[in-house]
Amino acid sequence: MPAPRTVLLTGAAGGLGTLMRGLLPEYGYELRLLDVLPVEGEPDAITADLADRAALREAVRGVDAIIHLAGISLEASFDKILKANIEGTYNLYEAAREEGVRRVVFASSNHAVGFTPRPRGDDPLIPVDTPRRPDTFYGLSKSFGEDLAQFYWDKHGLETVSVRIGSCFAEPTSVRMLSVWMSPEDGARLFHAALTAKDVGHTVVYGSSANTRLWWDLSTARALGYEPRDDSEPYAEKIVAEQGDLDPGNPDHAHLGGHFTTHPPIWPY
Ligand code: NAI
Ligand code: 15L
Repeated sequence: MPAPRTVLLTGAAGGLGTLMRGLLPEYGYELRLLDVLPVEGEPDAITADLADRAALREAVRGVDAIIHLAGISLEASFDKILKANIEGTYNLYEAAREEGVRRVVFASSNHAVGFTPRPRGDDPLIPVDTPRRPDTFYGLSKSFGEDLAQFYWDKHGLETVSVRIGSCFAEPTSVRMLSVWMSPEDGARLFHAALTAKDVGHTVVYGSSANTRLWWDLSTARALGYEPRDDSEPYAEKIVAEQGDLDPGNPDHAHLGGHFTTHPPIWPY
């Protein structure tokens, strides 16, 4: 398979989509943008809901690969998650299969395994094959997405890299994020590796920078050719001074998913 050039980016109006719209063209990609909301400054972006199967089929026609970011990105009611994340992701995979698209990079989340206890002391890093332990309906939808990806590979030969993203924002802002942060630049490096690595079948990776306080194993990401260059540690002194270190008695600090395991916010969507 030649290296992908034309890539459909779903969720292009969102936070991560906006970061990736800025960073991925440097790698030579031509991005086709899709979101249910208009994408600021991008009059050619496709405005479509993941529920619209005809629009998805047209959107994926002729692209080499898809980066699938669209969906509800925090906890919400099951009905809303079902529509956008579960049915929506199915609709996109069906469109990809029908149009012969060969690879998807799926924005999974650490919340697919959010109830996994965080490593303490000399505990080993969490591997990608740790049992799934979703912490929310949102995390459950990402777990479904990973299974859907495996199914489309086994049944139809459609490849996916499922990226269990930690926290991809400009800077880490909490003590938990010191462990799970992915700099936007490392995010682009990882998406590029996921688009170009050969013979990925369905590969699951964690998505983060090479943080000193890392909780999970990046070896499957590195095997794709990902070489993270950032580390949250330069932010640590200030964050720990303001917020304190991880507290063994605080349930929000007990699991990978952080506060999603205790007080999940319901997004007014
Ligand atoms: P976001 O909420 O800023 O962006 C999501 C975008 O998807 C929005 O622009 C929204 O309009 C669009 N969208 C929602 N429902 C849609 C539908 N039915 N049809 C078409 N478009 C729809 O989220 P963010 O932070 O940009 O995350 C992007 C993806 O990465 C999400 O799937 C999220 O679950 C995943 N992720 C992000 C992390 C992060 O640190 N930003 C961490 C883990 C996963
Ligand atoms: C996610 O899955 C969310 O989409 C993102 O907004 C962050 O909350 C991130 O996880 C996190 O765990 O920090």
